[in-house]
Amino acid sequence: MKREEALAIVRTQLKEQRYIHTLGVMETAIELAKLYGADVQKAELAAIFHDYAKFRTKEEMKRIIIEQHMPQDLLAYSPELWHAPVGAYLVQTEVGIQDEDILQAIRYHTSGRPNMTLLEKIVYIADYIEPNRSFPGVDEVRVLAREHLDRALFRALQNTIQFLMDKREPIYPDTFHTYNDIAKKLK
Ligand code: DGI
Ligand code: FE
Ligand code: FE
Ligand code: FE
Repeated sequence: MKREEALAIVRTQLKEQRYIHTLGVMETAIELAKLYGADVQKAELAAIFHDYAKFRTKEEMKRIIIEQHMPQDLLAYSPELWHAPVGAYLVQTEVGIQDEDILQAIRYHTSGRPNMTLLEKIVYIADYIEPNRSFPGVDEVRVLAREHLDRALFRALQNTIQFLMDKREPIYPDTFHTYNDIAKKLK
């Protein structure tokens, strides 16, 4: 699928600010894919569709998580986590993208997972550092992302977990599992 077609589809699903965020993730994912030797076209499509399900209702996402036998523990954690696996499902069934690498990058863009592929890491980091993002610590990850992808990923996870803990939010186990996985590999 060509970029223009993909963008036209995703645009119907998103509010203006989220579409602008998506364009930033796309540009950043392409840059990182070139830098680290990932498939640039897959990075582009995964980035374009990564937040496809962001504005679906909680009810719809919950129904899909149950009916499609996704990990049921998702339902015990923040609905913010749901748009990633539900997005992968809807991008496959509604948009017709069948490439598993792309679908996995969408599926794990919020929590991460142990043993992430290069493409998954690129989408995760691009989502975190795209130019429209501004929050404490993002500039450090922007620099790291161009030097050492795993260190950038580790810092992003560290920040996310710390941010959630400061808000007394429950942390989804996969988020911790991803953190632990990278922590061990960086030792
Ligand atoms: O969809 P985006 O806003 O572009 O970014 P995202 O998909 O990476 O994350 C969406 C939200 O998910 C973000 O506000 C933080 C939250 N989140 C990520 N990991 C966890 C989490 N929330 C909880 N409760 N637990 C997690 O482990
Ligand atoms: Fe997201
Ligand atoms: Fe993210
Ligand atoms: Fe996003």
